[in-house]
Amino acid sequence: MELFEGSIVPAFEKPQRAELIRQRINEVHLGPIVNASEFPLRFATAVHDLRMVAFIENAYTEWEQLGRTGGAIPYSFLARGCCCNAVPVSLDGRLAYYTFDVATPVTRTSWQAVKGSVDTALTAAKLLHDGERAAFALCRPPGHHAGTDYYGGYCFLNNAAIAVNAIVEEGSQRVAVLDIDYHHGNGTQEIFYRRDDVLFVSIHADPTHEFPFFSGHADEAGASDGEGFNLNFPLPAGTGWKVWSEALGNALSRIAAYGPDVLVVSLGVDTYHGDPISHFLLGQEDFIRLGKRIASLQRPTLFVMEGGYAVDELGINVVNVLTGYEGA
Ligand code: SS9
Ligand code: ZN
Repeated sequence: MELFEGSIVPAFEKPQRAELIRQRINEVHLGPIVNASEFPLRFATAVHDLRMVAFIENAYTEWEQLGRTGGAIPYSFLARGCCCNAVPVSLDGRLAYYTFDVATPVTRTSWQAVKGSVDTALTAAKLLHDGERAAFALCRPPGHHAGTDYYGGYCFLNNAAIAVNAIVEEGSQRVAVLDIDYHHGNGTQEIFYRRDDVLFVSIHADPTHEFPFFSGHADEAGASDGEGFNLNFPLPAGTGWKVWSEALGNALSRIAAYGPDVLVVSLGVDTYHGDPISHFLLGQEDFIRLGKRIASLQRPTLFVMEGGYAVDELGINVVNVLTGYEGA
């Protein structure tokens, strides 16, 4: 369940999403499906605060011990300019500290899904490392809103960022992240903001009007060593293929100039015109086109699943990107 425009509604980010994408992959015989292997948690804690990772793992047990039901969500938040940075002791205090929205409840099965999602991204990264030209990590829950020590936006741990970090540790000098989800990848941006070995490029809804509201502006260019290695393309509500694909052209030029060893695509298809929580107007055929355009970079490419909530067309839209890429 999710608090949405003042009412409690069924969650948009649901297990069926992954099942439908998997079904569609089978239907079109896209390629072999590999089950995720388990990886040690150190890959996640190389990117995230260890205390937050442990918190997410244990929050629901604590929640139940207090006699509560439903999902573990905060009733309060860490506000800007507050005077104390200490992590509170009570469960409600820690929920307030670590998450930034009410749409990302920790439930009894969250940890299993969160860990599985991270392992899926790492398994796909390993396939690239072992020589595959491209791989798709069917991650759920998504990850791009999760930062070093905060989670939200249906995201708990940043699957793409954890995979990128592992790829760099395996010896890649430069990795580019192209985030094409409708929402700005605030977590991924924050994690790599001061690094020049990871270029982050994102095309998304203008944060002056859209979630996550506090990052994704065009003037956020990176800091210290990372200055010039962060590039945002905020676009207005109502953006369709013409304007979106122009931004994609600019994004791809910057990535080509960077010359990454590996490209990681944070693949959200909530840019679809039928998406229930978004306001861009991409059509099903546009996803084939954009897959082709990504392939033109000719880099080893890891696609990591992010958002996309029009479940009836979700499988088609995601697989269109991948077949567009494959067919190019
Ligand atoms: C819709 C509220 C949406 C969170 C969206 C997270 C998307 C993750 N008005 N809130 S890709
Ligand atoms: Zn999104």
